[in-house]
Amino acid sequence: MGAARIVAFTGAGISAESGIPAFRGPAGFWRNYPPEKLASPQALPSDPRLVWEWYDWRCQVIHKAEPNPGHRALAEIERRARDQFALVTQNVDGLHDRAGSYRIVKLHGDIWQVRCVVCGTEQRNEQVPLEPLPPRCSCGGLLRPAVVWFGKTLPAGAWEQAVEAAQRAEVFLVIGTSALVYPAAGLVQMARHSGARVAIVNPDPTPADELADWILRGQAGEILPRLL
Ligand code: BV8
Ligand code: ZN
Repeated sequence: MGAARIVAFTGAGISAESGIPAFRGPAGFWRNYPPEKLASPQALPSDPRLVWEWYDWRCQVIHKAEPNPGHRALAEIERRARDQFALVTQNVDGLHDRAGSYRIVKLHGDIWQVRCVVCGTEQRNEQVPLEPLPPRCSCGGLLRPAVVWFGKTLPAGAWEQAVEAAQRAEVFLVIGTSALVYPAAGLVQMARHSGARVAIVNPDPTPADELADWILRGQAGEILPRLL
């Protein structure tokens, strides 16, 4: 990642204006199952069909969604700032890629990647809707979304890159995250303690607010283009 001066750290809120429900908002994610229940290692073996219904439904919502001005503004900042900019996301929806961002650190994986629980083969799968559910690998094993479930560690390379970016940042933009999920949320404290100025872009208060030098109360799709 190099010594990026400006680091953007994003969460589900940056995709809200694209019509993708966040996790913990009043939108009540899906049949009031808490994501922590469905995005867990125990959920798939105990009810593969339910877990895949949830992921397939999210993929259908994401497939119809378009990147919004917030995603596009971050891609533009990367074009202008080049290697002085880094993007670290908790999102698995792929909208930063579709908006034209290139150097993206994906802390929680990618919903468009699937991995076999038996042979470990990982591949891209953009079939929407997925049929049949649950999908199976050519080896017969159950496929799972290649995302980080609760209780599992983050991809080693991605976490190291994110920590390095947070520790070297001069400006750390915290965009559309409730700052509740660790270790990702700990990046804000790391950036702050390493001397970065922290700006939060969020319509609602978060526990990270006390670490912020600036709090930009509002929607990412409105605020980020104004930073350009
Ligand atoms: C780990 C992928 C251990 C899957 C996800 C108690 C205390 C502290 C920690 C824990 C604890 N109990 C358990 C833990 C650990 C746990 C955790 O942090 N739990 C939380 C809930 C308390 N963490 C883990 O399990 C992690 N692993 O710790 O491993 C370990 C350690 C060593 C060795 C072995 C094991 C793994 C966490 C990753 C889980 N996977 N997603 C999937 O997507 O299906 S997390 C999930 O939450 C998403 O990735 C999401 O990105 C992430 C965080 O949510 P947000 O992105 O912030 O979204 P949210 O809806 O919460 O907030 C949206 C925000 O946007 C709001 O603030 C809203 O106001 C704002 N907003 C809305 N509209 C807009 C907007 N902002 C701007 N513009 C708008 N228009
Ligand atoms: Zn397999």
